[in-house]
Amino acid sequence: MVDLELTFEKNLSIGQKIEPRDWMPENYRKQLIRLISQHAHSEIVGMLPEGNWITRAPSLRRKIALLAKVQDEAGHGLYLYCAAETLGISREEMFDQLHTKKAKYSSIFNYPTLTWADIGMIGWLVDGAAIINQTTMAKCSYGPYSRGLLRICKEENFHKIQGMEIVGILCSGTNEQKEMAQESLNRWWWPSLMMFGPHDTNSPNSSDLMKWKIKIKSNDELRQRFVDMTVEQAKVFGLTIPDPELKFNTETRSWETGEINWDEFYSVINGNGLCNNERISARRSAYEDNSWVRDAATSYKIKKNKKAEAA
Ligand code: BYC
Repeated sequence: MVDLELTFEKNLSIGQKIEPRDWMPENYRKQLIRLISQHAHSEIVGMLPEGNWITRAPSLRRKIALLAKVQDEAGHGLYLYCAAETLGISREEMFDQLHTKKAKYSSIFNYPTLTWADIGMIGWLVDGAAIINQTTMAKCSYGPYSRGLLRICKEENFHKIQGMEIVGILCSGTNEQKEMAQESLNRWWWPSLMMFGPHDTNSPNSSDLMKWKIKIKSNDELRQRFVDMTVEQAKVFGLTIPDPELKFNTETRSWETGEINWDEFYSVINGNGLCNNERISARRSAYEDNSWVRDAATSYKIKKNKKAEAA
């Protein structure tokens, strides 16, 4: 046991990835299951607010791009569920945790998509925040998660560019279009900052995650990176960040924001956001209504295996 633990620590210290068959501390496994399954849930729940606009996209080109994006999110969910399964949890167990509200998913997807500008905002801000988080997390110590994230980040980049294109076009359009983009930014700015989690001093999981090199940068460090990048992009769009306290610190050369509404954050992650119930009931009915697909796939697999055995 001591030897196994030493090998694990040594591998961590030299940057060698930990693989499914390697020995790992029980809490390392548990933390990874929590983190990766929550991430997987976020991807598939994230399909819902965007899917809401597929039938209402303003042109065929936009519809095709949005369809492809939503489909990509399903693929990301699949990579991530597979990565979590390597740690010994089943897909059914993870779905059950989501459907019974035992598992969390990103707070951001509990806000509604009210206008077409929201689809642009999700690409620019939500995918933008996700890329900052995930490109860092792609350097994490667990092999399957790290490799999954590398693939995901490549696709998220397209999503972000697609979102920025939508926002850019609205901002260079009529006054009404620009107002629509500003109104959307007003609603999505603060929830986007919440995506990075609580302040480091209030983040109970961070010390374990950082010790095990699962988390490489802290919640606040990544949030700051996002703010510095996004404030400059908003200037190019001619949009105003809805934060009267936003100011540039000339010493640190970075943007300081006002305080996030943490009551709202905790209320949303504890199930009381605007769309929590709607999202979970949509996921539950999708799972139940499509049980025939799983049954058909399983019986096909059994038949195929029997044929192979008989041959
Ligand atoms: N939302 O100790 P902390 C996407 C929870 S999807 C909900 O700091 P940790 C995309 C946290 O789980 C983006 N819950 O936690 C998809 C913990 O509760 P539990 C998803 C949150 O894990 C479709 C408690 O608060 N990305 O990209 O150290 C379309 C204390 O927090 C949130 C990932 O999942 C939140 N925002 O750090 C477009 C990336 N924040 O579990 C885009 C991987 C905190 O102890 N995950 N909580 O009950 C992470 O990087 C980390 O889990 C977090 C939180 C930074 C989010």
